[in-house]
Amino acid sequence: MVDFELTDEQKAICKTVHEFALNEMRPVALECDKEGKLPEDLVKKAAAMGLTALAVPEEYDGGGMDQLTSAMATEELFWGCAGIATSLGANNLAITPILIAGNEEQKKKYLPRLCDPENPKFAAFGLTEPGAGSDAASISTTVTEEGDYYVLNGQKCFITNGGIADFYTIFATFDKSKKYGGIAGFIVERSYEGVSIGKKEDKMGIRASNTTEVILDNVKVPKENYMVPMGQGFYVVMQTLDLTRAGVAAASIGVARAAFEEALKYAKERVQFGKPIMAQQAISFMLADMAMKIEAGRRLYQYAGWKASKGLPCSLESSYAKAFCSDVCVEVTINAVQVHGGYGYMKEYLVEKLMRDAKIMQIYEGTSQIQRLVIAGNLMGVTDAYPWN
Ligand code: COS
Repeated sequence: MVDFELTDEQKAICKTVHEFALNEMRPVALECDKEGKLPEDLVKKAAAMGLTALAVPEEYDGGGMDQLTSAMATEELFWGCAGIATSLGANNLAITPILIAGNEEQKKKYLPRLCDPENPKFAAFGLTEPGAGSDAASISTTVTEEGDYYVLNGQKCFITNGGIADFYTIFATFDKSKKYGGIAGFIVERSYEGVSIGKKEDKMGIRASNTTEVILDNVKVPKENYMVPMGQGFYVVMQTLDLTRAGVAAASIGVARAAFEEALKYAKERVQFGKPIMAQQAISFMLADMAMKIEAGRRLYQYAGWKASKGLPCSLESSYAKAFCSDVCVEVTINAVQVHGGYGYMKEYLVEKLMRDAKIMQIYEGTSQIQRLVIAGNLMGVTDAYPWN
């Protein structure tokens, strides 16, 4: 049976998160974007509600949401402010490898830190390097075993929460000649000697989020923080991204929806040639396309999230959703600026921020081209497109 009905719990969660986005995020979104900083009080409130770690089980003080519900909550948070929501969402990305491959002690030690309402900590996912972006298997950060420690050396870049994280999930290679077979994963605390923060990025959009380089200089990681053994690291990275890309798709729909709502409101109010511009077919058809694509995108991310929640393989569906929804996000936000005409280009209007925020959706957690690579790779084994099996 195909059932599009949300559960009462899902409806309640979406309503609560929407109210948080409306009442807490929207009022500070433009200022946080301008100043490039996160509002601390807001983060504490988000932590108290489990919004700093949506998919972390309740037993570790997290939001306790399944992947579908987490994605729907993510749509609401990104509707509120994509910059703030990116920092909150980066926590989920960082801790997903711990959820997949970490042991019980690691989960108990690190996961509750994210949702402490008094002093919520951030986490960051450390995969990308200057020489290894889309080609994640080519990372150069090295790890060697030395007595009671693993010693890490290397440089990570474009790390969301890099400068504010309490701990990082870092991927490094024991032997680069083994390619992805040499990769392992570690939990690295910010306080460890040799961890330092490099350049802070000055970004086009999602400016409230913190993005930096993270430098690892002879960092001694205790053996109990060995999270994913050599040979398994790359698979865990791929499994992590399979789960979190549906979240980026949902984020894209949140930003697109915000832009659509602004454009619709404006098109009904703005009078030209003696009538609201919404009464001009050129404009109303733009709005119709926006609504149609947002709806289609939402179904795609929900399906990917539903499969992930059931523990079913969701690599293909996550890539469908991420590629489609991020393209929708860019198109809708550009057109929302267009509907506003000259006003849309000005910083007083929310659509200006939304258009800048949108672009990253086609880039982070795997570019649109990488999503198409994953989709095309899946097609290699397909002989027909009959879906009913
Ligand atoms: N789940 C589990 N295993 C997977 C997998 C998945 N989704 N995707 C690939 N693998 C496995 C493959 O089966 C293969 O294993 P075996 O050789 O044991 O069969 C191994 O991983 C290597 O796969 P592949 O040859 O496809 O790897 P590539 O180096 O060609 O890279 C892509 C694959 C491009 C998909 C990957 O590097 C990627 O996702 N890049 C983007 C990285 C990214 O998103 N960065 C953003 C960081 S967070 S902002």
